[in-house]
Amino acid sequence: MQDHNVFNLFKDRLEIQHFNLPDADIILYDNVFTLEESDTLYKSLYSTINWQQDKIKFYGKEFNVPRLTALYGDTNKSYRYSGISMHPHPWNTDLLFVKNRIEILAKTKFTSCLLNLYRSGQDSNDWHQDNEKELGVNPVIASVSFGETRPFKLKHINNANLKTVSIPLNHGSLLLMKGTTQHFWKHKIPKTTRAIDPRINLTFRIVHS
Ligand SMILES: O=C(O)CCC(=O)C(=O)O
Repeated sequence: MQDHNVFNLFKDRLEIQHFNLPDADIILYDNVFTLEESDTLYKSLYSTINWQQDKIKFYGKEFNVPRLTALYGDTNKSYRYSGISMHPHPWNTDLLFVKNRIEILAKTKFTSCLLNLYRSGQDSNDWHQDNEKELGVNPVIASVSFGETRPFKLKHINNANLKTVSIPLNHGSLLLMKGTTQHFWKHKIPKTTRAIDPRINLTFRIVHS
């Protein structure tokens, strides 16, 4: 089926929010996946993805990264982030289903998907920019969420007058970041002491070799 025909099948349920932030181009799409699709994908990804526990070195000591991760994609595209080098697993059916849907909204073909599993409120992702060399200038990052809603915090790297922004990333949503966003804004998923369910995040990227 042509992309515009597929788009017609889900465009009416989309809730779209544009964030008017300097040096950024950020759009949130809620309901990209129906509740039924989101529930099925969450369960399937939770149990079938090859989740791994990465380690980071800090002052010569090794620590577990506070979440599980996995890299899937075109298998000739290795990826290095935060000093961790990953070789992708080949795309599976769930990921191709998600990828096909979000590529229509992003108008972009992605090569790779980095997945994060936040098992509880104690799992988190600290301030960073997705600005690795392999992602090129002005990368398009498409971030899909399933499971517990977690706040996605954004802060400008050098304009202290701008307040931190908080975007709730709901089950079945897509956050699209484009333009200069990754050069000027850091993002994070903070910890919480609340008892919450797990969350799965998929960030689709284009990795240039
Ligand atoms: O979990 C999220 O929404 C953010 C993921 C993220 O920042 C990353 O993988 O670089």
